[in-house]
Amino acid sequence: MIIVKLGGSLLTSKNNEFSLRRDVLRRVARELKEGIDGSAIIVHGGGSFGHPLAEKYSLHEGFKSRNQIEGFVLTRLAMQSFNSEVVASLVEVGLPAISLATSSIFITENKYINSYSRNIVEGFLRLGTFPVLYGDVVLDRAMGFCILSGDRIISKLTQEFKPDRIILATDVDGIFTASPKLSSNAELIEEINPENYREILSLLTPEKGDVTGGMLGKLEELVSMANLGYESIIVNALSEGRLKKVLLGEKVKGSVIRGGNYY
Ligand code: IP8
Repeated sequence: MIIVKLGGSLLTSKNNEFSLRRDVLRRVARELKEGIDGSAIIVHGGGSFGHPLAEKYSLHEGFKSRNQIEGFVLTRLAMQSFNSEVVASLVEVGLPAISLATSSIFITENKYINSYSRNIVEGFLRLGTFPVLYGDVVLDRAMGFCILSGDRIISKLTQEFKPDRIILATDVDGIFTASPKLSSNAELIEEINPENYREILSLLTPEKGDVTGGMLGKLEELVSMANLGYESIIVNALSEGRLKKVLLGEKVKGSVIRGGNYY
């Protein structure tokens, strides 16, 4: 079994609200169809459907005032429509994708997953379908609600379903020494391991406009998986054919997060 995370910044344009990159989504769906052999769980991020609304209504701070309910509802609605587009594209290329509503599957406590409906995810996998989940707003036992990132979802599903491989498809080549979008001197870090992790962590800062911490938040989740022995790889799926290649087991440009003792 494989877990694939499709980044929100890959599938949407983060600068314009609710802007799906339809051409990218269609190609990514085709590459998934041609590259996946066996079962899969697919998770996607919030992109410009989730992050601007979540930030506008301070949803990452949890329930503070009734005004936020409007933001909670609008974010749920936006993520649901984004997810429908993703699932429709996957089904169109012949993948047995099934949408699972994150907020009906997971409950968190202080942002960490506290309970989830294992039977549902397992049941759909056993049926031979590919569950498709996404970063979203969910109920939180301590904070009322919170944002559950796609990366935290894959971390939990990795512990539960022990995938053979974990692939993160994004809009950049991997983890860099600085933001590749802001600095031309940024260098790609091809391997993250227990020896260089602390230094890399000190180079990364939370991204503006990303309520779940951008690459920093992602790396923290990936390292928590790597610490349990699960290696993952971040690849740039804007580069045509790269996602398919990595799915087929070919060596591609990217950042590998090696399994090992990190803490
Ligand atoms: O893009 C965040 O999920 P992520 C979801 O996977 C929302 O961090 C609603 C902002």
